[in-house]
Amino acid sequence: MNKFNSTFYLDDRLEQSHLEFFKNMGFIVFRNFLSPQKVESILQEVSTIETQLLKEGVQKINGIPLKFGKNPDGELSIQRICFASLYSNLLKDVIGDSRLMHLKDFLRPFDARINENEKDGLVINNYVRTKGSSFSKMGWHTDCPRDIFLGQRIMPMLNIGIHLDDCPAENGGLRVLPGTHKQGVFKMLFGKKYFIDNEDDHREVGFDINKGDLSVHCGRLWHRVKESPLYGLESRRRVMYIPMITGKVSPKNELSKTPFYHRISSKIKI
Ligand SMILES: O=C(O)CCC(=O)C(=O)O
Ligand SMILES: [Fe+2]
Repeated sequence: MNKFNSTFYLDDRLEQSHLEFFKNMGFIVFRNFLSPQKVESILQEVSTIETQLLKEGVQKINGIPLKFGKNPDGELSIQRICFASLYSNLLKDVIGDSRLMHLKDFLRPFDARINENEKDGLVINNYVRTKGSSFSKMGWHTDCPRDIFLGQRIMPMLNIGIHLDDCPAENGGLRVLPGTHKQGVFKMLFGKKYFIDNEDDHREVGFDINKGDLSVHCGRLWHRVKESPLYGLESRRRVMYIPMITGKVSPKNELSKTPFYHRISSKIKI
């Protein structure tokens, strides 16, 4: 595994160096996007939302299933919450941060937006490696074929990650294959076995993530989440994702159907 070492900061605009790096590599990490205190308040908020959803017995939000598992204490927890900002003004403010609007420049000339009601909204992933966990890793994939499953054209998009735990590259976490966002559709569809392949790749790049860092990757970039070699709380990795999208606006609501890939993913346990 190669490590990504450059240090970028997201302030009041994107620098030329950010644009160039992203164009070549298909990803970028901005350090210290949020303070540790802010991350702490987000984690508190997520915990409140989780308790509320569990209490109300919510299984799906806008047609997207929540992913349940056990935390290291053996208690029921939610390992993937979608549309989280619909439950929280604090989270709405986080995704409404004006600095995120500068990321639109990565998608120019397309007109891009962040919409808490489209795709899976604001997603909160809670990976942990423990006996009752159902989510400790995610196999190689790009974020685009979901559009194909949904019967839509592949439109340019970014996935914006806000990291809520420290995760040195040795502990697993996000891995990307730099430059693969420039490959054609065939490689995008058949480059690896979607979600099933979670093998190391000599081209992959890992990150020493600190809580509060922001990662951005192109929807066409191959990436995965490598499982932590640790167990229990030490293996825990929480990260929020919100997509920045282009093309037709298609908001979801409580009547939205469950997409095909979510129906099969629960069966094959990916
Ligand atoms: O958890 C991560 O860092 C990546 C998640 C991801 O790739 C996805 O949800 O599509
Ligand atoms: Fe992804």
